[in-house]
Amino acid sequence: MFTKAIVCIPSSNFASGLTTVDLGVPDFDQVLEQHARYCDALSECRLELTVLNADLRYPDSTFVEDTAVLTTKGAMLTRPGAATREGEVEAIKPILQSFFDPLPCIEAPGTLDGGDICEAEDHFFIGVSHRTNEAGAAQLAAHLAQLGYSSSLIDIRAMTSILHLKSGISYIGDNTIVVMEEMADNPQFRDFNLVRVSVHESYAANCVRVNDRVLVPAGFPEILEELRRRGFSPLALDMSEFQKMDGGLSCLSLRF
Ligand code: CIR
Repeated sequence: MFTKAIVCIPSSNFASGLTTVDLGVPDFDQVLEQHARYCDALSECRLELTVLNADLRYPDSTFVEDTAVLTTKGAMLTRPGAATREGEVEAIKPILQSFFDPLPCIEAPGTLDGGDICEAEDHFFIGVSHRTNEAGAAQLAAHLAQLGYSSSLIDIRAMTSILHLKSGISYIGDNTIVVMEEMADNPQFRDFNLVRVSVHESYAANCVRVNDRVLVPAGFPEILEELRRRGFSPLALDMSEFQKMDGGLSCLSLRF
């Protein structure tokens, strides 16, 4: 059960953030609309929102998930792997400190983006990516172990189709992982029920369980139907403008 979430309003220079995809320039009015609808959806799922003001210094700062790893037993600030995003952590720190104490931080030379961390009950999958390096992963694993969690690494550096681990997998509760076809045969997932996402719907592998709903990106009918068939309650949200900047549903909030 989550009771709270932190979100950050997209800044007007959102389109100058980082991206690896070639889907066009985001339309800022639509960005704001989609973000507002996302926030409403979190509220409908009974989360109390802390809404941070847009921060022009960091065009990617609406992707708050990358700045911290939050668990029910404790939290950790990250050290994002993209230099242009490093300052986002200092910016969000005060609000996180009001909820979590202590609040350790990934230290250099470690780097880690929250989007690479997938919690599945008491186990954490840590993606080693072009943003999260082995030193960052080891620091987080050690902290999680202190908190009583297990963790394991998944190396996604050879995959060109995803930026973060959670672009490719999502744990949605009930021992179920939504996973893009390309990763579905990983033996680390063998004890889970898998919802395999076909190649043409792979963006929908990033979905988020929020209390009794599963937020999914709109426009992917197969995954929607499959989740319903399995007894989940999906809620589709238009994410087109965030997709243009490599963002998914999970990265727009920190939930706890
Ligand atoms: C970036 O490249 O860092 C942002 N444009 C997108 C970050 C998406 N974050 C996430 O998936 N957790």
